[in-house]
Amino acid sequence: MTEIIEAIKRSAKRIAQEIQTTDFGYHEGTNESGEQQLKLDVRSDLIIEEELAQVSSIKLLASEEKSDPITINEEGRYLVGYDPLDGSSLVDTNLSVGSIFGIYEKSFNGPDLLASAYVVYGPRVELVTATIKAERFILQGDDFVYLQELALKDKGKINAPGGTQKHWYPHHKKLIQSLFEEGYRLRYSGGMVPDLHQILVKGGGLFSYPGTTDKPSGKLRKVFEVFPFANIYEKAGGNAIDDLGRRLLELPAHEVHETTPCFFGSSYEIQKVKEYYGQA
Ligand code: P6P
Repeated sequence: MTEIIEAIKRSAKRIAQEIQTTDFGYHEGTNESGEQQLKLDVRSDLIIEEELAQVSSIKLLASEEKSDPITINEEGRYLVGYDPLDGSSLVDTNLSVGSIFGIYEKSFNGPDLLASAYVVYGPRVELVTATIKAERFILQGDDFVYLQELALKDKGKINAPGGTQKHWYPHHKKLIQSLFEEGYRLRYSGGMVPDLHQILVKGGGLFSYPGTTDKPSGKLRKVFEVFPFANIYEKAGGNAIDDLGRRLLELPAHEVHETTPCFFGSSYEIQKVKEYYGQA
């Protein structure tokens, strides 16, 4: 596992450089989710593949930017699912973006996730890893230096509501409104990594990307985005559920690009989700 984290650190440093130099133009392809790929998406994916391919304990790599997993070492133990540059379309507005990694064993199902990590490329480059605990590191020179353990309080002040509001179901609209009526502050950039990182660092709140009338299964991908963050939020003392109130990490992924409605937050906010979704 340590070798994988070290490969993630090498990838993060290289991608941080690419963000500074690669143009924001579009690549000619689209990814499996039908999203147009930026040259940066393809470059970031290639960098991570190059670095992780050096780790002999890895059996399979699955990327959000590739249709199918690739085999690294038939005898390897770990499966790594990753989103190489989540929110990449925000780069040309100079907003923060990130890379997300899930480390699995046997399959890409939620229960088989062993550890996860993400990198935030913002005013600073930061890494958060979650094996036993959720731990935060900052890139200083060539090294990631330990900063702190991340812990969520029972209740926060941040509300990060994803999805197109005109497609929200009525009960979801009522949930979001109820938090604002309690005085929660809207904090939503459209980048999953910085939006979830902010709630972790500030100690609490709710990030939601629900099922909507146009996307009943939500938008965020289980293997590359949702399961890794669910692990991090739980290791920080929070909760991570779907629209039926189930722990996200108990869900299967029948194919690697599958999406799910998802809610990440402190215990108070997740209980409210269950109430408004009739799952309390
Ligand atoms: P919306 C970025 O494209 C992304 O995949 C996540 O980083 C982010 O949370 C979500 O989509 C934003 O989607 O529909 O709210 O713009």
